[in-house]
Formats: sequence, structure tokens, C-alpha cells
Amino acid sequence: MYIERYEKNPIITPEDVKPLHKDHEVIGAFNAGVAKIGNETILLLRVAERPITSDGIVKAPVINIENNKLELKSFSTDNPKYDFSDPRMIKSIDKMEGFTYLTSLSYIRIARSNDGENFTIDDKAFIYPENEYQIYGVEDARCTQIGDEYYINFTSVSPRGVLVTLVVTKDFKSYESKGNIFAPENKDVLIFPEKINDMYYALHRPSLKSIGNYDIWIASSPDLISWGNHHYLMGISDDSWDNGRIGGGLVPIKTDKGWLEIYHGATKENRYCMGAVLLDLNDPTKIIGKSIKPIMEPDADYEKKGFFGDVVFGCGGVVEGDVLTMYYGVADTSMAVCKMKISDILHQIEIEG
Ligand code: MAN
Repeated sequence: MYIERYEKNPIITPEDVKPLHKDHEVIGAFNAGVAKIGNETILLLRVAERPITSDGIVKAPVINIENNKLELKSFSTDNPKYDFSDPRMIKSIDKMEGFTYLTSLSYIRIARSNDGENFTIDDKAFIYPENEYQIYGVEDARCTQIGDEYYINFTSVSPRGVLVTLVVTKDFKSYESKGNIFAPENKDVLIFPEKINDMYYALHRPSLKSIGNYDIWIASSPDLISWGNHHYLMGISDDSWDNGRIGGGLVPIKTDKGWLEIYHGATKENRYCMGAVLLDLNDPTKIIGKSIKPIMEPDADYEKKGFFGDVVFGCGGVVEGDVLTMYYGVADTSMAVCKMKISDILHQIEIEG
């Protein structure tokens, strides 16, 4: 399938973002939710800031909710009690002690553009950790426009677990909090942009700990806040590009043929690609067809190399006629943009699905 990657990719890199915290460096500006308000394209960037440290020490940033200050925990890399093998986290080897810290603090900051290619980044955070569920950060926003309101859901991370929080805005200057909509562990919530048979729908991705896999589920709600009627939608494959985990990517796109969902799938080794699935227009719990091969794989240098390489991770796009402009995170580091034809994606689903 033909994908036109923008020649000046990546469009936003960590170097373009000034850290908000003293003695920190921005290591990621990625996985942005997308909205269009008037002529302006909004990217809800996940900015990751890491404490600058000396060799042999890894620091974990944690927000103290009592005084709203960022505090740092230090770990010596030669201490055998800790596992540093995943650069995104520090884990205790002793399961009884059982802690995980993240090596960076993520929050949501807005980048704005009038042409969809050149972005200016706000000086301040838009969504910053503000309660006990968010002391390790907030990540990976998705934005669904319903009428003149924009519903933004994102991952909140803390020792209480990884869960999903919802806020609503009309102007991308301030927002109203709607609370936690999915309990731990859950991620990758995509709210459909309109009611279907008088109910709202959302894809979600529970991460099962005892039995089961990292699969996509679907739920419905009368009010966007209380979600129920949970159904398993689709799962990982046994031995392919998506044998590790799958999760919703972009806000579902309404087409003549059905709801088109572009999702991410990763191997057990964490190579992230994008796939496509078509859901019934009147009952999105029903799958019409699915691409067998990924529609997009990490290929360009900026997709293969970075803080966490071999990752393409789309969280949003803009649809104009048959053209989807997808904004996507690359290598857990930067933002890139590409264009693809919706008819090409539907064709791939038709011949493979
Ligand atoms: C995964 C990755 C990280 C993220 C944590 C917590 O390990 O997506 O980037 O910080 O989960 O959500």
C-alpha cells in the first residue's frame, strides 16, 4: 500500500521542545492526539522529560501531589536489586518489593499549525499530572470531536496502575475533567465520534495479568463517562507482526463501507506497526474485514532509530475526502506525518480480509 511520508519528516523532535523542568532534558515529543479547530491543526504532544544524571545513576521523576513539586528518586546502575534493561523504566528484581518507576515524566503539551506541517509549541503544559493517579505522568492522548466539544482521553500512570482519564475542552486553552473512565490496567481508548443506535462506543485495551492477552475490546456508554457492555473485539495473532500486543490507534473514521479503525500491533520484541480493521456501521462490535499484513511498518531511518526504535504509533489524523493525513509518533522520540488514501486501505482490507 502506498504511503506518502512527508519529505521533511520528522516534523517535531525533542530539540524543538524546551524542558519545563530545571536539570531535565526533553527526550521525547511523540504519540500526539490530533484535532482540527477552524483552520488550526492541534497536536496533543506527549512530551517526555528525563532528569539529567551522571554515569552510573538513573533517576526516576515522581510528582508530589501535596506540593505539586517534581521529586527525583536515584538508583545506582550497579545495584543488582534493580533491572534497567528497558530504558523506559526501573524495576525491582524482587517481586515481593514489586515496584516500577519510569525514567521520564510525560505530560501533554500542544503544538499548533495553520498549514498542518509547521508547528509552534506552547510554552506551557496543557495537561500536567494533577492527582494521585498521575504521579508518574500522563501519556498518549487521543481526541474525539463531538459537536463543538473535544473529548481527550489519555493514559494516567502511577503506582496505582495504568488507567484511562477523560477531559473535555472547547478551545484547547482550558479543560474540564471527567475523571477516570477505565480502571487499571487499560490503555488505547478510542471514542467513536458519534452515537450509534443512541449509545457512544469506545475501543479499549485491557492488559490482562493472569489469563488472556493484550487484545482490543469495545464498550458502550450513554454519557461518555459510564462504560459497560464490554465485548472482546479482536486479538493478537499467533505468529506475525502483531503477536505481542494490539491497541486502538486513530479515532475511528466513518466510511461508506463501515467504521475504519487504524490500530497498532507489536511483536513480542516490541516492533510496532499499524494495521486496519473495518467495523459494522450500525454495530461496531462486528468486524467486517481486517488487513492481514500491516498497512505501515517502521521503514524510514527516523522510525527505526531513536529512544525506543522500530516504532510507528499513530494516535490521530485529519480526513479530507479520500485522503488521511496521519500524524504519528516515531521511535518513542519524535512526530512524523504521512498521507494515505482511505480507498487504498479499504481495498487492502477487501483483498486480504
Ligand atoms: C509502556 C510504554 C511506556 C509507558 C509505560 C506506562 O511501557 O508505553 O512508554 O511509559 O508503558 O504507560
